[in-house]
Amino acid sequence: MSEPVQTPQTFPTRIFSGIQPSGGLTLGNYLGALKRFVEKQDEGIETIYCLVDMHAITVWQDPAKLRHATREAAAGFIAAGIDPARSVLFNQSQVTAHVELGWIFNCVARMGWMSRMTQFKDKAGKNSENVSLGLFAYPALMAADILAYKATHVPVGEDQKQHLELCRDIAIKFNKDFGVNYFPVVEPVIEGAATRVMSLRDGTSKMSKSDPSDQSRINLTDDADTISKKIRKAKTDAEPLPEHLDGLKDRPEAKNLVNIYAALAGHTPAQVIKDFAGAQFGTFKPALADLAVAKLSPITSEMTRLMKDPAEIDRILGEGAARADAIARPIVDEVYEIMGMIRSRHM
Ligand code: AQP
Repeated sequence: MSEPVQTPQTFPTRIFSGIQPSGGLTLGNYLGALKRFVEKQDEGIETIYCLVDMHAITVWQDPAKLRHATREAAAGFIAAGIDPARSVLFNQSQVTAHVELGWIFNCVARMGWMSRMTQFKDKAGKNSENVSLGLFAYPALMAADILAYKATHVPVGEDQKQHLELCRDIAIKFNKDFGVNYFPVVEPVIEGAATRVMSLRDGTSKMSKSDPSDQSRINLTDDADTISKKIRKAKTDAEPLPEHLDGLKDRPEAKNLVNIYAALAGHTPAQVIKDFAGAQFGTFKPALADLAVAKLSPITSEMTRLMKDPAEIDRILGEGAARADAIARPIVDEVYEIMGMIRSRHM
């Protein structure tokens, strides 16, 4: 689908990414996305982070739970190191530019492109006649989330790679259709040892907030005891850890735990294998549990503290939304101009 980029990138580096408040944040969200978000912010790059509540409603959400999950995710971002003074942090529905550009991109994206999205197929399963139209259109809204800011780089987990290719295709087609070099062709930033954290119960399926089994994931709200128990009970095979990395091939559960250890410790998986070569899971799992508790417990405690003041969280999100709107509004207004929409209303 992706064509070679025709135009030179003339856009300043700007990072955008988001997470759905469709449940509590997991270790997968943390290692694949949130930890990267903090690193990018700390590198001094302009960073815009969004709790994509309009994406969450592509499957039905209980209103009270959605409100809670949005605040809790915001608390998770801040507890993990997102500084609302340095990054723009807000929830999507407060900035209407997203859905306006999302509709325009529904008219740019082709049915054939959308039909190839594997996440839709996975999420809809055999039930595709009964899922919402929004779930199908979701990747076009995701492209709008990113391009409403002319973001150039998007840190995500491995599962979002295909959606970012679609975002590139939408930008290229829009530019071509209207003879402009208006939108950047974004670069996915998929980095680190845990770009796809797998379920603790099944090393072949992704750790996910909506998995019916709570044992399959570590939640950022889990206490130390729960984290330790989940890791000790994680599914593994009976073999000790191998002497070399290639010994993890065809051992998805073992590979997953090694990758999680590496990502939490800030090492490479090869270093972890070197340190634990020949170790039984009876040794490795407690070491991983201790590391996970040491890294995650401070985040959990800070989240609990922040959640005691929901009004302050709402204030931070509102302020972030105003800053986001100031960037996105002129961009979307210019898109209307490019497309020939009359803009004569006095504001
Ligand atoms: N298991 C994972 N490993 C690495 N990265 C992950 N991400 C999600 N799960 C993993 C990354 O987190 C960011 C936000 O994802 P999302 O919440 O918007 O949607 P998702 O990818 O559909 O995540 P879930 O947990 O599976 O949500 P539900 O269950 O609601 O569908 C993205 O950058 C994603 O790559």
